[in-house]
Amino acid sequence: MKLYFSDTLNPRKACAVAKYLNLPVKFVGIDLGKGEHLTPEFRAMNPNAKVPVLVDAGKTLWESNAIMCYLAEKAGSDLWPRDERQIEVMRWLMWDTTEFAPQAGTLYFEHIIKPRFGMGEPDPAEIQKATQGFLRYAAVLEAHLHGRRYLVGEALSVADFAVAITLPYAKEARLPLDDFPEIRRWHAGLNALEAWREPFPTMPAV
Ligand SMILES: N[C@@H](CCC(=O)N[C@@H](CS)C(=O)NCC(=O)O)C(=O)O
Repeated sequence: MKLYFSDTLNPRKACAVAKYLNLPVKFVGIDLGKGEHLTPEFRAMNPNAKVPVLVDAGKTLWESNAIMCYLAEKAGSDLWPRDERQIEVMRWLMWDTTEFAPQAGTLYFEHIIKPRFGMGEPDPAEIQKATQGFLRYAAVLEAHLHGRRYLVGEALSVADFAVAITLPYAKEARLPLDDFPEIRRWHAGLNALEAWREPFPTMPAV
């Protein structure tokens, strides 16, 4: 199994789950700054020219959430449950993709990716819109997390790995978390996991 990654947001989900499950994955670093994802060979694996990409037994899979589910299924893990929890996990994955991640992801992009890759100044209008959006959806997450250790049921799932993915970057991405103690508590719990804190096999210099 080969997992193509860079030390950025979406690959982080796949790397963290692979590491958490102790799967025999060969990690292949892709340097986005050098455009290694734009080659014909890479596009043949993922026509979107994005990481992560998983190659396993002649199959190629892109989309970080799908890769997390695939890895969990491969390991026979409940991170992607087979019972009634599966719909709940799916709900949070969809909610993250369509509501929460676009806000948190924009703040991550404006404050971290733009300066890192020399993509110009952060855009104040984008930051303001994403901050408002973040506050709106973080309030939903905060209310859900009251009295819960994880997003779904009593156990960790791929939904936690997806929804929390910007939180390790909260300070640098300037995520407005001051009014969300439940989110901070939940994330502190995930931070106890080494696979969550240090998902990448090597941390290439930024
Ligand atoms: N929906 C995709 C998004 C993947 C994605 O945006 N990857 C970024 C790194 S976090 C990337 O490869 N960007 C390169 C580019 O856009 O040129 C997923 O979840 O896998």
